[in-house]
Amino acid sequence: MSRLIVVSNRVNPPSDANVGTTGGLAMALAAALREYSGVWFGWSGETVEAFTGQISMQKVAGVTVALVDLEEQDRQEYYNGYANKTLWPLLHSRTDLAAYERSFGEGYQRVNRRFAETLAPLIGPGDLVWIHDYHLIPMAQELRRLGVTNRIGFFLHIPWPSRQLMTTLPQHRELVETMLAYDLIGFQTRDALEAFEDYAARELDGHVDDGVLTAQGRRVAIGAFPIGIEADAFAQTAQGPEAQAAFAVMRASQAGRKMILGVDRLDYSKGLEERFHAYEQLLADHPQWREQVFLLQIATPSRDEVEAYQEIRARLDGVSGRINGAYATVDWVPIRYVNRGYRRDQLAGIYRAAEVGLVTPLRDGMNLVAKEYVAAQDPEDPGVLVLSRYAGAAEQMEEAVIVNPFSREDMSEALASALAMPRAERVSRWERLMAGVRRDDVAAWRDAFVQALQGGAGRGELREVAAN
Ligand code: ADQ
Repeated sequence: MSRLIVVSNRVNPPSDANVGTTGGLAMALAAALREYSGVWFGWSGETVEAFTGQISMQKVAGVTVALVDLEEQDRQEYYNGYANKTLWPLLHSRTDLAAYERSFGEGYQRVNRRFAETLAPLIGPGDLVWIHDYHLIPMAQELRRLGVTNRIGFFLHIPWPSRQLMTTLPQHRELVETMLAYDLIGFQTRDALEAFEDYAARELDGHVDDGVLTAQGRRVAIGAFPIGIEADAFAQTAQGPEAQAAFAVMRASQAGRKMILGVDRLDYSKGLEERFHAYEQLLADHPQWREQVFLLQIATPSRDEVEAYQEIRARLDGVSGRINGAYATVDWVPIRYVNRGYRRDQLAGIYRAAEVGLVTPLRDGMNLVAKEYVAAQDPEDPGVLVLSRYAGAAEQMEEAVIVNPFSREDMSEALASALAMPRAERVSRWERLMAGVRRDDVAAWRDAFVQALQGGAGRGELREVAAN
């Protein structure tokens, strides 16, 4: 049986050391690797004086991981630079925040080449290679240069922007052309897929027929593969002892008040500032909810070496402080703003205690929090999911209360109706949402992608690419 080789920037299978705090994606990839047997390759997160390409192999939670150290210059140019200062903002349609520096692009290419050179000797005949996310777009082309003819797939976890925005990236064509070295490219949503097709048609003179892009003499299968969560396992976790304990703590501290909950990485794409403003609007327009509701926003700091993240963090401190100063009473604080991570089992209990799950990114590839919130609910008395139309999850989760995160009035009215929603409607919306979360779970995502990679179009042509 062929092995699955998963490649991502960071490698973090769930283990005793990080029990409970691992994100949904890490759980998903670890499960995929246990199922198919294989290797998970990526950066250790450590830097060394000079790159050696030495691999450290370890077995973590039943998964073989292969880690490589990078140089400090790589961290700055590739990770903090091109990945998180150029591509992340651009692909989230924030051209105002995207920095284009030549050294970033050079560092990005260098690390992709280093990854390819380090990984290539580990790839055996018949192995499937599955590369993840925006850090590693050109990696397949580097592997092809080294003579790797295996099937290689790419999955983009974040959005693909409109053609007009994509073309603001200097040398955008060179970057996207490297993607033609894959056998399969997967996106989260139809929306992202269509934006990519538009780019390929207009900028690469390509055409798409029956899920296969033909451009520059190469054929690449493309498709939408919406990622999911381990739905049944998470629903069970939400009823386990740790979750019950967290639920009880929340209920006691709610003191009869309703809880609106946000859980996000602290990132400008998540729309947290707009969310705080919308909640303030609710308190201003619907005074009956004052002292009857509070917003718990859990925002885990991330990428704090990047200025845009320091700025959004400072702004959120300011906005939450101002709203609390304006509305708090001696026994009520309108926003509880918490900057730390929680174990997954505790998080499940917190989700279950929240009457409203507020997920309002300005742009988001998918958003697993929306799915986790649904999976954690009590079927007899579920909470209401309020979801941004710009989260990829909105394509599948139509029974949520869908909002425009750029409109504070829209969000404030949606919150008012969610807080007042009768139980029968909550149950009927939740049942349909949960059926979808269960059906389109992480196993369905993984299997659909791996099957498409095993059997998709483009093989012969890619042999030619490798020979070029
Ligand atoms: P992220 O942008 O990180 O992922 P998301 O999909 O919401 O966003 O996943 C976050 C994960 O981290 C969730 O599993 C959540 O439970 C966990 N998490 C967040 N805050 C936490 C906290 N304080 N404590 C503990 N756990 C916390 C990227 C894309 C998304 C896409 C995923 C997967 O940006 O659009 O859905 O990859 O493809």
